[in-house]
Amino acid sequence: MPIDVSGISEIGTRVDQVQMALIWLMAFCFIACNAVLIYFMLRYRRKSANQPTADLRGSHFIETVWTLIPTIVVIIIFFYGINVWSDMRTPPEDSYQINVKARQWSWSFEYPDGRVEATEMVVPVDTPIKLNMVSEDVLHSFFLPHFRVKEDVVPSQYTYLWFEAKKTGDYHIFCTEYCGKDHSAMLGNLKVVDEEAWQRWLRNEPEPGQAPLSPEQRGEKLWEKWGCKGCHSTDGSVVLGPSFKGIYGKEEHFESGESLVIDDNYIRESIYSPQAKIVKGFTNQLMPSFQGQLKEDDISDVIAFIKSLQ
Ligand code: HEC
Ligand SMILES: [Cu+2]
Repeated sequence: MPIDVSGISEIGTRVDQVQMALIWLMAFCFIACNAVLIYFMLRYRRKSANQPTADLRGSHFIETVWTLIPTIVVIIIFFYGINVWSDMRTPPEDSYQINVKARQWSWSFEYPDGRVEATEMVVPVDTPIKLNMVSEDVLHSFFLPHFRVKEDVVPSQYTYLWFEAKKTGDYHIFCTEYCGKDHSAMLGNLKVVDEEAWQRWLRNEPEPGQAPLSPEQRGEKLWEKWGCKGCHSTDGSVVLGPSFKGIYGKEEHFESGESLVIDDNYIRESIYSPQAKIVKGFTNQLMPSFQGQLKEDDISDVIAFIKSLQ
């Protein structure tokens, strides 16, 4: 039995119904065919050594019946399935639109007001959401297992997906097309919130009863959210890039032979144009540019975070 996701989305519930209907139909056919098979084996088995083989001729009537009935059943399955599928592929006119970008190995979400989020997609409950999706590199696939919907995310071509959540909560986002080394880590979270929390989120307000975050704390969240964490540690160990521990105010040496003291401007440049200065010893690891993804406000939060790691 698939996990019970009824009540989370209407389409998801209907997809499960189609699937269960097919499974029961197959179970019925399997049992019915085997029952007849076993019955015939016993009923018509050879009873003595010189018993002649039965002389059976074709029956047009029986052949017509066993051709027609399955044909009708298969046509019913077709219309039942395509009915659900076409609703699944037809986003309602008034859907709320979010642009989804896939890259090795993370998701980002651009909202109509220009706000860009990574990893976590927040959406309001009871609202159809349409995702306009494209990949920056290889083939990915956006999958909401609880909603039973998925769609490939392809470079240089837009694809779409829509869903409507009927229940608030947190749901998985998976990449479900093998896309390279860290494919299995290409996870996201879909957070479905009620109208009040949605309005608060849109205005960027903290949850009631929670103090607003300090720039350092926001910087730390960004470091996790944008995957900096995967390449930059905070404890001095080198992962794929230099650790952030104690770098602020330290002298940095570059492949070009130049050097400078790490300050706000250098950090900003490293995030927007990582190729401008390559840290000595890191020629074969590429850092992607976060131009257009991290905003100026975010950059100053990241700087505050790096400064705090002395
Ligand atoms: C795929 C791995 C990777 C990711 C993800 C990544 N970086 Fe980097 N980063 C590097 C590498 C490698 C270098 C060193 C080479 C260079 O200078 O471009 C570097 C250099 C830097 C430097 C200069 C560090 C120094 O000691 O001089 C800063 C600052 C930086 N990254 C910030 C970030 C931030 C902020 C993020 C997340 C928004 C991030 N990086 C995401 C790999 C990564
Ligand atoms: Cu992927």
